[in-house]
Amino acid sequence: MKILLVYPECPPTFWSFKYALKFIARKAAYPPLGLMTVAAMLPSGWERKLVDLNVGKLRDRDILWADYVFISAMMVQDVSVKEVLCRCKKLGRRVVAGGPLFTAGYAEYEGLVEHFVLNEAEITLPQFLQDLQGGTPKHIYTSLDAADMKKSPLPDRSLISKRHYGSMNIQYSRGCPFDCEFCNITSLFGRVPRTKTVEQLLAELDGIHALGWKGSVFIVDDNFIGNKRKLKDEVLPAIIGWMDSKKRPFTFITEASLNLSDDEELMEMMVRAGFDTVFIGIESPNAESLEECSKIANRNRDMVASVRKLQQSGLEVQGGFIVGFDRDPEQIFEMMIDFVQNSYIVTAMVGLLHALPDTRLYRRLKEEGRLLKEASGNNTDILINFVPTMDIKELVEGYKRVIGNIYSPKQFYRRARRFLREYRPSKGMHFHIRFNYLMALFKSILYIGILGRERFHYWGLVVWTLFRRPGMFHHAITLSIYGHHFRKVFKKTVLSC
Ligand code: B12
Ligand code: SF4
Repeated sequence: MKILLVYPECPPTFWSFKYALKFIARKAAYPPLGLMTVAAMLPSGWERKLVDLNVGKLRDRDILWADYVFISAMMVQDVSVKEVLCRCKKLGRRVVAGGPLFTAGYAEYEGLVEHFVLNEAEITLPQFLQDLQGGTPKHIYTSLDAADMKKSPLPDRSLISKRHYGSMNIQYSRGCPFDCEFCNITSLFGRVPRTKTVEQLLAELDGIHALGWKGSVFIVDDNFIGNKRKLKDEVLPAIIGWMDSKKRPFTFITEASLNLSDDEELMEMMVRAGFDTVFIGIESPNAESLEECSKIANRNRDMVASVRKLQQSGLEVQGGFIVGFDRDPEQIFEMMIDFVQNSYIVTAMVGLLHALPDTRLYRRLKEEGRLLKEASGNNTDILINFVPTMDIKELVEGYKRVIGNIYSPKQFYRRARRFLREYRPSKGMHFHIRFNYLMALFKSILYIGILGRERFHYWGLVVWTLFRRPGMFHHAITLSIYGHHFRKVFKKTVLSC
């Protein structure tokens, strides 16, 4: 049996880092981990090929080569998904679809997909494969059972070429102990985090190391610190040992809740293990909005102080923010700008509230008769799918004002400088100078320092860093490149809406 695994194209979003990756000659931020995991579950004798449309082209002869095309996607990839499905239909190839887009709503793709294998593939895929081999495959496979992560296979990374990607990725756990109103993680993956074993995790690190990879590895968990005890007792000591034995080839980035800042020991161990960045859902500087969405980890605390603690312990904080809560006051936009500037969160991802299916928010708005349509999945596209309490025009204009302000060269570079002054990266952190980074430096000089409208701010940061924090030089260049990306996405997507 020949299986073609296809990952459709992602549009340029803040998260795609599309315009930043050009500086290091990479095409996509991460390889498609879902498909690599699925590939590892297929019978060993089957041939498999993976085409990631974010890094290469899908040729008709690839489709014609396959007996089955397996497709995986998020909602944001919808346009490319439909193109791929239509091509497969035209060329007469059967499609098996799975992953978050189809699990959230497969009905729209009826007629283009032969088999929907939904939810966690560790549970549904073996059932499909068994039926397929028995000659009686069904149309839909779905299960609300939670997969045992200890049985999740080692993703097949031999199917990708590392040179296309900005970072590698690993999933250690699924689920989150919190239950924020707008988030579907708990309904999808539960409130008790399920984890892989230390042996599985180390095998994944070995696998990435064997590719010759050096640099960033994203641990893609919903909330990495969901089970702190296990992290402290088993996982982090094992990663620290592994990193030391391999001369510290990686730096790690992950997603966590803000209560990480309450645990000195955990922060210190994560930094020793090689973590240098955490993405944290800050959501709102307004206490009432945090209460509305049950953001328990952020309530009743000085959030700026918590962020500062993380930065000073050696963890750069990237922040997720939301506007559009019912209890947002009319000054929310100015409050948001002030918070972002005062917290020195350089990579601040601000989005509009979206009501995703399978969330408490979705159910509440439906009951209140305020739900307008299904969400697009891209919370920066201005297509609000419910009736907000604030006037919609005011909300959209205010949102654009926030993004325009925090990514403006003046504000962005001011924040970057303040962050670099505050940040205390681990002394053991190894920065691997490679050709790609030198190329990024030269391209940043050309495209930002000479041709860019923000050139004065760029040179200001470069000179300041060289004199005041020379060890942070590569950070300063990376942040300048991120700023360039955010401004481009803002102009091309948000501003044009
Ligand atoms: C890491 C992550 C990211 C990363 C990397 C994304 C990437 N492409 O790798 C970053 C931070 C960049 C990101 C960004 C976004 N993300 Co995101 N992200 C995640 C997260 C936390 C983990 C994804 C992951 O790698 N999982 C590990 C792999 C192994 O799991 P998986 O892909 O789901 O695959 C499993 C099954 O789905 C299944 N499967 C998958 N594909 C297939 C295919 C077949 C044929 C079969 C049979 C089975 C199958 O098998 C796998 C094993 O069980 C998930 C939440 C989650 N826990 O899933 C959200 C999630 C995928 N993200 C989501 C969203 C909305 C986004 C954004 C749009 C957010 C935004 N508003 O901007 C952006 C868009 C990114 C872009 N490129 O433009 C949503 C998607 C919702 C949807 N229904 O489409 C999720 C589910 C979070 C949520 N709360 O709903 N994200
Ligand atoms: S802390 Fe994050 S992952 Fe957990 S429920 Fe809240 S938003 Fe979702």
